[in-house]
Amino acid sequence: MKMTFRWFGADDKVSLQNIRQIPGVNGVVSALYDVPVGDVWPKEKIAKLAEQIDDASLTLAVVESIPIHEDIKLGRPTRDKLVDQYAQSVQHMGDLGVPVLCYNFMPIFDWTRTDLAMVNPDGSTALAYDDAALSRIDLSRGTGDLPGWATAYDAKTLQALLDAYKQVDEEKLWENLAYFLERVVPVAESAGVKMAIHPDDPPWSIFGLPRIITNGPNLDRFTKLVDLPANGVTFCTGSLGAEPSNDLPAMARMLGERKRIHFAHCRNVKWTGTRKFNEAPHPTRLGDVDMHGVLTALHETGFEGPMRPDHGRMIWGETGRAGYGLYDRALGATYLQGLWEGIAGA
Ligand SMILES: [Mn+2]
Repeated sequence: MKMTFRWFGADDKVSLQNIRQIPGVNGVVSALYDVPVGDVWPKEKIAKLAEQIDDASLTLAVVESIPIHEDIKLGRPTRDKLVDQYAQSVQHMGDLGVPVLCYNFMPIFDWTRTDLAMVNPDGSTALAYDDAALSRIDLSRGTGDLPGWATAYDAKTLQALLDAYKQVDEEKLWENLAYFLERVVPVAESAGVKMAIHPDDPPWSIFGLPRIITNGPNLDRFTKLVDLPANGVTFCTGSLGAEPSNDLPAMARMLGERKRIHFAHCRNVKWTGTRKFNEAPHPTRLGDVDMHGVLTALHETGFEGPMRPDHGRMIWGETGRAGYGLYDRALGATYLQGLWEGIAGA
């Protein structure tokens, strides 16, 4: 296991120097944030990002993420060019030796919460989700009322997309995902890039949109759509762990035995009702994710890939990007390394 940390580039309040000072962290998880969705990621730009990270004595370990254009997810005729361009970006990563790509296949929205700063009894804040609150959000005015998505879509663009997805049920989305993978995974395989799909967050349908990367059987089905080693998963304990019926250690073992976990996102959630949860500190006993069980399964199946602490709470008065402050994620990184050391030995 290699401990890594997400960095949002030069605008991130958390600097590479901050990251370098977290014990045991050598790898950085980052992306190009100024390339329009669907365009090829220029090799020079990826090289420049990697160089900037190298200069801080760290390594670009994972690209998270190259977003997938909605036309690909919708299966529109324009997808062929977009899929080719995606494959070209993956090839560029491989040319530069960047080994892992995290991406997702969620229609319109990826991660979704109803509160970005729920106040805990100790005064810290955390992201939270409540399905009942989500169902009260009126999308006819665009994404203005959806926390974290305020400026993402105006009303007209969003309505057009929501209408287009009325033709795409879960099976159609599977077909469109397979179409994408059949063309991109072989390129990744030969370029030396491991593709790691991120589970849907939360792992159920929202706003009537289909979501398929949600549970053990579906992850198993996913890996068999294109049965190549490069076609793997980001094992996100927080996303999958929001659904109480997901047995995370068993899922990690199933995918780990087949060498299809290419990246691990570790965070904890606390269930507070039906389809209702908040994010919790990383340790097992502080939430409903069996972090010890998951890391044991990863260790026993020989996991050697990158891991990062996923979202943290905001603590000690820190302000910044929701879920991505420095302090609680740094505590997570050290906790996870301690837990791993306890399981694997020093
Ligand atoms: Mn995650």
